[in-house]
Amino acid sequence: MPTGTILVTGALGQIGSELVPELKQRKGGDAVVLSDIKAPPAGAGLEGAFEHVDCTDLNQLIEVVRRHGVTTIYHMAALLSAVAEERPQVAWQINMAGLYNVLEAARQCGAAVFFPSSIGAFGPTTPRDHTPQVTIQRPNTIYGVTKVAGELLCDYYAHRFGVDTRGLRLPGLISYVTPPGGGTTDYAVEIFYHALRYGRYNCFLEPDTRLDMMYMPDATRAMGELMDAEPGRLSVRNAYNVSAMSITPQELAAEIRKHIPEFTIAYDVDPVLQAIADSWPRSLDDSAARQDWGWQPCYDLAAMTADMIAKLKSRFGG
Ligand code: AKB
Repeated sequence: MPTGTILVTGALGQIGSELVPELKQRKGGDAVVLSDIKAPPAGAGLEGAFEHVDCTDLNQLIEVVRRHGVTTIYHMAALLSAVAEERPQVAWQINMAGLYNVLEAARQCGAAVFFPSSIGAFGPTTPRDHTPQVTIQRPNTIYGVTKVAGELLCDYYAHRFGVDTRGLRLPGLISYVTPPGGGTTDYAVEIFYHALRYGRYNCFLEPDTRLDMMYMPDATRAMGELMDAEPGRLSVRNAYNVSAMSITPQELAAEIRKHIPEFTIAYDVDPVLQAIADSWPRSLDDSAARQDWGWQPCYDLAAMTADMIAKLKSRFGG
């Protein structure tokens, strides 16, 4: 069970910005060092240590890990699926070289690693319903290729070098603090902003595109719980399937309409993003995570929607 100083890479991104408060609450504010390739926005008022880290630079990473006595790295710095497909070479460099360097820094400095894999690690030949923990993984996106290779690399570092690697295959994440950037599941976040601001949304996926989603508070809690689990209980070292809700754009729109009755949705389908979504599972079997470390989501579609709308309304002053 890792304790000590935690380094979060990509700390200013969609996951990082909500993972940091979760980890500070679990471990204490002084225990968490934030890092990102971007500078914090002026007036961000970040509490605690912040380091500028480019994960593709191994020496820089090792220097920060050593200087802070880091014992656990949560590696959030990565490109998402849609943007990765636009820039495959850059995606390989950031997603693969970044993870390799994190694992090397962990090996050399004796740290544990959390790796966020994704439903993107599956592909069109994977069984799409109740996708098993161990199954066919032949993604046809560069994002998916980096996620499968990343899972294998984590497994390799665990078994070859004894690095304490742990990971989750995350579904689309829905959150209100920091917007996502360049994901195929981003519609499920955008829809809330558009519903509240304009009362309508133009969705880039077909109405019946079913994908797994999760509310961010469940996702960050899952990461903390997995990293706090007794190592002997973990049968999986690449990445656990985790799931909370399996939904379509039209189901999400109907749920939003319960709070904003005048809300309307239209569809202007992006063929590239639709093809990515159609290659991903509709729902994951997360029984291994439930059995090994007690995974249990708190938010279903109704609870997530109510909370998202309440939080965004109070942010927009409505
Ligand atoms: C994306 O859409 O790229 C991500 C993911 C499911 O990994 N949200």
